[in-house]
Amino acid sequence: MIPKDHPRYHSLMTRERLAACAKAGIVSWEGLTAHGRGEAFDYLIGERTTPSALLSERTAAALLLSARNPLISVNGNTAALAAGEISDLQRASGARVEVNLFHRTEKRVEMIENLLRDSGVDVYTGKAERLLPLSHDRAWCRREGLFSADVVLVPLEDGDRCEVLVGMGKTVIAVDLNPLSRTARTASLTIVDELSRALPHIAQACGELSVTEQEQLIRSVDNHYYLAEAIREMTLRLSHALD
Ligand code: PTJ
Repeated sequence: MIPKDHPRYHSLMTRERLAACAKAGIVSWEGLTAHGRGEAFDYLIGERTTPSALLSERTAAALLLSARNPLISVNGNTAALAAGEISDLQRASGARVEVNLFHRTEKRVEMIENLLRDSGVDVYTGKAERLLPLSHDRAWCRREGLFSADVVLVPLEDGDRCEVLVGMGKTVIAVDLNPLSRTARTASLTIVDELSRALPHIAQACGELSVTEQEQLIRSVDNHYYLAEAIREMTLRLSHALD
């Protein structure tokens, strides 16, 4: 039992939820270590959405709204942390939602799809095929889903698939607290923010942006700027850590 007045209540509750989802088979055991890495970077960025992250979130909304076939690709951690937020973002953006896993089993795919449905997500299913040029199981996807999407939101992505998706000509939006990761550097747009903070901001911007604002944001996409700003924020915090 975690007392509500514990100074790290939110973080501890999130861990507890991830651990419960790992025991149930929704989150992979490896997903727990991925979360720990994310937490460490979240400390460095101050566990808040920085101004440059907010700009990248508004830009992500513009990209999703202007896409022909927008898609959100969901893995175990994303479903466990933010199923409700995925549902809200799907409603705001009109994106398809598909489950694609690194540690893939049919059983896990089904459990994650059910968890998403329970939170109101309209999950895109249908026949999965090994369509991406990858030797691991993230090669599996649906022809009318991820394979044909032009703009893809990939929270907690792995660098390999990110590179392949960009190579296929897709606009790839990653959410990754680690601005040094291969994913962060390869994506068309990286949001350096915690997933459950980032998704509501994107959904909110979907409801706010005019077509002119969308066009302006899309014209000025600069992934290097978002990463450099995240690193600058972290460096600044580190250099004042003991003040
Ligand atoms: O469910 P599966 O089988 O598809 O597996 C999913 C994981 C997450 C295990 C898999 O995609 C993986 O191994 O991911 P990586 O390569 O560890 O990358 C995860 C990245 O997400 C790391 O750079 C973390 O810093 C970052 N991250 C972790 N938690 C969060 C996060 N970024 C934003 N918000 C978080 N909550």
